[in-house]
Amino acid sequence: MNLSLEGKTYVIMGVANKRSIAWGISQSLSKAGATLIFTYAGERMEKNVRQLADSLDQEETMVLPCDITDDNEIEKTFQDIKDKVGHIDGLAHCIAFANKEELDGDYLNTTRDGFMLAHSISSYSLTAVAKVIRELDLMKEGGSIVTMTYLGGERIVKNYNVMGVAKASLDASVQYLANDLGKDSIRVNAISAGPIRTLSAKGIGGFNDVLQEMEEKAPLNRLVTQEEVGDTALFLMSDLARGITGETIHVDAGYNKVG
Ligand code: N5H
Repeated sequence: MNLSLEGKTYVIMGVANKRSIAWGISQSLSKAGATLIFTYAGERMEKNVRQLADSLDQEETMVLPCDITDDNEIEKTFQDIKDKVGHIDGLAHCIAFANKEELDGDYLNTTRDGFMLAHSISSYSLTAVAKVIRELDLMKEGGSIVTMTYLGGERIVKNYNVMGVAKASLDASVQYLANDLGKDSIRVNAISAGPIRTLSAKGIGGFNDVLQEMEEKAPLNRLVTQEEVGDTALFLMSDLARGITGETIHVDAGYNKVG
């Protein structure tokens, strides 16, 4: 048993640019010898994702569109993947969205549409993808599904608001999916990362304060990096984590244990 992912294939959903957590995961998996397939959301992202994918040491790069609000598109994307590679060994789901104006002030002001949108993209999308993976028997040799969550789903974090409620739903989904897919030797886990400067965090009010508090209070007195999250994903994808499912691993310099 080792950390090598040689001969294994993984789907990475949610790379936006080189600061993305999904990109940190891609680099860790690629260094371990994995073959990667990327999906992106919307044409705006395509060029970036292709460029990044091409920069990896891969024989061939597969980059596909996947609008995770559209069940037909999810099915088509994963059918394309099946046609091309036959089966996959794992999936990293690094997708979330909420309307910016609802990530500030009172949670009470969340609209029905904003609530549904945040839940559809940030939580249901994992279930939708897992469902298609099972329908297509895409992880027929077993596999590992990893999603990204955040402390704001476990407890109140200022301004996280509807995203916190969506992450709580995602966290619960991880457990139910782990139970459904365990019989097929598919493990489902979440990584709860500390705050990292990514495109999705850009322009979010109060983000600098969150970073500062983390540096002051976290047991390791520092922030975490995309690479550290990537290496934890590598562990979860590998056989070393074969006994772990339905779990959330905090990669946050210990911050969640404080206060
Ligand atoms: C407590 C905090 C800070 C306040 C809340 C931040 C929540 C961020 C997550 C969501 C996913 C950000 C988001 O949807 C922003 C969009 O409204 C606008 N941005 C975009 O559309 C960009 C271009 C694209 C790439 O973004 C997405 N998401 O598609 C939490 C922070 C300390 C930690 C954090 C930042 C957590 C997290 O969940 O990301």
